[in-house]
Amino acid sequence: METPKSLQELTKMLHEIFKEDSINVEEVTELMESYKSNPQDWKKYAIFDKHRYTRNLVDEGNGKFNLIILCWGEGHGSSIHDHSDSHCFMKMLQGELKETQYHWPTGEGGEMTEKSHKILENNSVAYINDSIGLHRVENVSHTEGSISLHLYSPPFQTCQVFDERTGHKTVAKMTFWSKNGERTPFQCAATKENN
Ligand code: 2CO
Ligand code: FE2
Repeated sequence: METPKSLQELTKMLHEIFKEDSINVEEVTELMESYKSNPQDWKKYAIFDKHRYTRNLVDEGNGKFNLIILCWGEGHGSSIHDHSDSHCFMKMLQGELKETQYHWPTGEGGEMTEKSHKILENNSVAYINDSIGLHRVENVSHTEGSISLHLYSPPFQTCQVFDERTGHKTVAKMTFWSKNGERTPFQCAATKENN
């Protein structure tokens, strides 16, 4: 397969791959890995917030997938969450992130158990789905923001978030900070951004 020379080329190639009904996780991983991050391609989507990580929609993948750029300020992190039965590919565009995977809670309450953790370095791609487990993603740097490109297939709008101490789960609605480089209009305070 050819090497995508820009994010725009990568997006085009992903459209081709996702025309098929079944997807090959390795193929998508390798394709996303082969794109070497160039800030010129994605800077218009990289909109940070002071308080929490932002989700910025890049492409709706013909309804087959969502391509989203996440901007993680220093110390920002997600809660522990699932991926609503979708594939989740996560490629680093700038800086590093820590991914901690957890087992699903047993239902007996009590502390959730860690399965593994790793540091995702620039340009690398991580993959998770609900059969692998749950995860928390964090920018542990005190000096540098991190930017990652996420592909979710099929797209989803809610996920479950988990309390690390008890395993108790709640549903979180996921929203976009921007779409196509444009800040999404203000939403009512009741909606919870991110998870
Ligand atoms: N799944 C989280 C989100 O889309 C980010 S963690 O990496 O999958 O907000
Ligand atoms: Fe996630």
